[in-house]
Amino acid sequence: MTRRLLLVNGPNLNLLGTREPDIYGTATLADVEEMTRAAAAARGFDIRAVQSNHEGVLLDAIHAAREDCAGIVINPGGLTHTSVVLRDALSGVALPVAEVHISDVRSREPFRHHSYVADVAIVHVVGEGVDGYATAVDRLISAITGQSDG
Ligand code: CA2
Repeated sequence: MTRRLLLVNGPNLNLLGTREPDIYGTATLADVEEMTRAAAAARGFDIRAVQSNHEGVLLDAIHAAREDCAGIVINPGGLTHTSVVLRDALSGVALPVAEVHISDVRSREPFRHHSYVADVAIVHVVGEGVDGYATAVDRLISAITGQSDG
């Protein structure tokens, strides 16, 4: 089995650590990718990370993951609430998916309460801040390997 996960961060998440620290914290995207890599490495997995503000780039990365990844950790950003095509890509590659949101979308505006991705994901981590990425990695790897968290 391939011991690699694809980490996908959607539109605007390149702005992490630069604005809205009250909602998203002060860690940068580079920090998030490093923390996610460390969590995966502790379980013997590596990470391919992609962030894009372009939906098609995200779709291409998800499709390519079929070749050499065992699962996908994704924070789709605002596409969570709008994108049938992103959902179709995740569903189409048939890899196990963990959906992560830094903020607690359930307690924010009503338009953030629905996720097109939720029912194609087997792991959901919401409102844990950027630490939620490590939680998602652990839970996803446990599901993939059949072993419990570290
Ligand atoms: O809480 C999350 O992780 C979100 O996926 C973040 C999205 C938002 O649309 C979702 O409803 C919840 C927004 C990402 C934008 O990130 C920024 C980070 C710093 C400054 C500005 C935007």
